[in-house]
Amino acid sequence: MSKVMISGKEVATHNTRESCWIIVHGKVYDVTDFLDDHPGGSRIILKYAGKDATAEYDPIHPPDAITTHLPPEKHNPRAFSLGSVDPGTVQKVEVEVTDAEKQRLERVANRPSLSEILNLHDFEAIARMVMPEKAWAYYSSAAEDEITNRENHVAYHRIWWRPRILRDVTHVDWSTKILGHASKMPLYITATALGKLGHPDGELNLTKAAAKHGIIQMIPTLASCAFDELVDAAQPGQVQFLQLYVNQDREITKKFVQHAEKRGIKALFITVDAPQLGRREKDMRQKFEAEDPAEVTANKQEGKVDRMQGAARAISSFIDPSLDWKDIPWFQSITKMPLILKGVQCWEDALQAYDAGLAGVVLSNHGGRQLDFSRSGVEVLAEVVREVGARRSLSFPNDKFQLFVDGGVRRANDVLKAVALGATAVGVGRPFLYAFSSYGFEGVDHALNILTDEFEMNMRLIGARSLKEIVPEMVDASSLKSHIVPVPGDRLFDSNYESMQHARLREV
Ligand code: 173
Repeated sequence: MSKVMISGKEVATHNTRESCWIIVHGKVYDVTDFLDDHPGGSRIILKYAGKDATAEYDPIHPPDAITTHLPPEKHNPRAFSLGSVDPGTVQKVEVEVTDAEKQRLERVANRPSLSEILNLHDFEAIARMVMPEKAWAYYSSAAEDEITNRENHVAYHRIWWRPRILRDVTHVDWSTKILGHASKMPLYITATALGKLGHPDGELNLTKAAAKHGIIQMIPTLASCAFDELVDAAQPGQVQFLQLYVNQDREITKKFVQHAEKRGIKALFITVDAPQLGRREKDMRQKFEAEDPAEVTANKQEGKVDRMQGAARAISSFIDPSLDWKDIPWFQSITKMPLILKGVQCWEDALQAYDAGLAGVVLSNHGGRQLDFSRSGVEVLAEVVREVGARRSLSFPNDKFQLFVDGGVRRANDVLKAVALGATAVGVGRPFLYAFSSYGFEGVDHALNILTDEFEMNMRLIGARSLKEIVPEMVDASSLKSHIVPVPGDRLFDSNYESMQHARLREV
């Protein structure tokens, strides 16, 4: 069937709600019957009715979304491919460049040079100015009042160093092993979805930077790039992990996991904190502007997908909310990869994971994007080390059951605090998204150079020549658990303090 050649002219005649064809990656799809089921709404498809929708489709959909990620009842043939389009005959879609877009492009042209980017915060400040609004809203948004999102970073402010002096720190080495695999830093690139929203090369930017710096990338289930493309782009010997969203159709998950193992993926991180996606209002507000509110309300009343919920919810309907501890043996039966639960938030669940024979847990609240008022990973870390350690006579880090933390990390200083408390490594997500969204691969490369400098300096200043020397006694985490409401600030003193500045756009 896919041998059939269809002219762009013919496709163009199917440009109505009654007969709607679109082109995605050179293939023609009849999506007429699918319009009202599209999780992102029919309006956006109808905008491309009869036309090539690839540019709009690409960043938001994993490459196989049409065939794989829709729930089974929405699979083919309701959105089936009619054949290939004759490329020469397709008319370019005219995209109107709005004034706002022109201004954004001007800001892109005026980005500061990378040498002016001094820390990971700088990337965030620039990304906010130069990214398309929709993409910024999706990456930056977090659940409800975004309290946990901010707490993730602030929690590190409640841990203070007790450095040691007069140790020969001429040579310092912060390399480590993560699940038995060498890593130049106690840090990995954690999974974040939809990389092409920020940059046309999407997650490939991360694969390349991870190779250059000898660190590990966790490939997301919902990458914009195809899974195989990211594996193919890896250098020989480069280690990659995989983050897994479990599909309601377990056969799809089984195939994906076994394919990943065959392709050499070294560990499987099963996300356990997202039976439903959190309410991310920055993303939702953005969506509101893209949709017709009347249509949204009508659909809601008819019980159809609530399109007000933003890009993430729209593409997450395949995730299985019935996932349960009793599924763990099934995962163990389909793969030999080490299994790690990503999104554990209390010691009781960490203990259960250990007892179930898993290789570790990521103490994470999904970058504050799921349950608001869940505690920071680093706070949970201290609790897990103490309670699981006491009950199973374990000390951390160890090779058998490894603890990871993510969320809120902006400096190597933060990473080393988590290491002191017993983490094997720390996941960093958004900062790398912001780095490639504003500067592509070079941005991620520069971010990792900054972290390298920070690791070296901080190792020397705390008096540790290797990660083994960073022991719990090196930090005072006695306030970590107290979620204090601060006393009113000393405004006069504060107002005399001149704020530090982010890197800025060049003068226009
Ligand atoms: O945090 C997320 O946005 C996320 O994990 C996700 C989940 C489903 C679809 C898209 C993103």
